[in-house]
Amino acid sequence: MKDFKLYAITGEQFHPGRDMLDVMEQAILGGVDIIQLRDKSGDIEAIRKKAVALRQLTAKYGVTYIVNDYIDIALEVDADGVHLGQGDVPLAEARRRMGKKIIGISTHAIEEAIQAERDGADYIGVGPIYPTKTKEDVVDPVTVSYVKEVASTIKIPFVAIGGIKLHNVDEVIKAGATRICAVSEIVGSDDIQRTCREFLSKLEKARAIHGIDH
Ligand code: TZP
Ligand code: MG
Repeated sequence: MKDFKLYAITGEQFHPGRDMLDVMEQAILGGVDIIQLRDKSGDIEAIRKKAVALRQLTAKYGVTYIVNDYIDIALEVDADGVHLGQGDVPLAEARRRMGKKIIGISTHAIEEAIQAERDGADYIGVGPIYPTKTKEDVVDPVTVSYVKEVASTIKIPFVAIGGIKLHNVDEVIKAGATRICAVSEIVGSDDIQRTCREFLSKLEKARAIHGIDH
């Protein structure tokens, strides 16, 4: 998959009165290079509509586009991939349906990370690093020690997630993360473009230190 640094996920509860597409466009203009539609409302028709609109937006800017949970919708709208949790369909089944498209897997422990890599995930989520209220059934924070473990064990791209803010991202980067995902800090920001640029400048400095040049 095309590499990425800053991953934004939709979280409409954090921007009441603002249009989701406008919010995500601001994130893209701020430099986000991958976007995920995450909608736990269960309103499939509404999700389909959002999925189509976000496909159009991301295509316009050449940004990678992932749909959370719904393989059928991801395929229908020709998203670049799907993101699945430990409780979703097994990776092998997802791979059969998704073909060469991207499959990302949430992991909360090194055994899950190793398994996801072995089963052919394209990237893994690593978290929640810190406490977060964004996800309802969230497990206890894994802390930056899990980032260190993954950084020294896993070869596929990994993205740190969960409670990551501008004020604590340096600690996550120091632990070895070169890709960051945030929901509330980005979509709830008064100045989304600026928040994204600040995340990116911290990440770019870290990538220079680690000698990552893509
Ligand atoms: N998966 C693990 S933590 C999380 C998800 C979707 C929510 C992250 O949201 P925030 O607002 O960046 O803490
Ligand atoms: Mg899921």
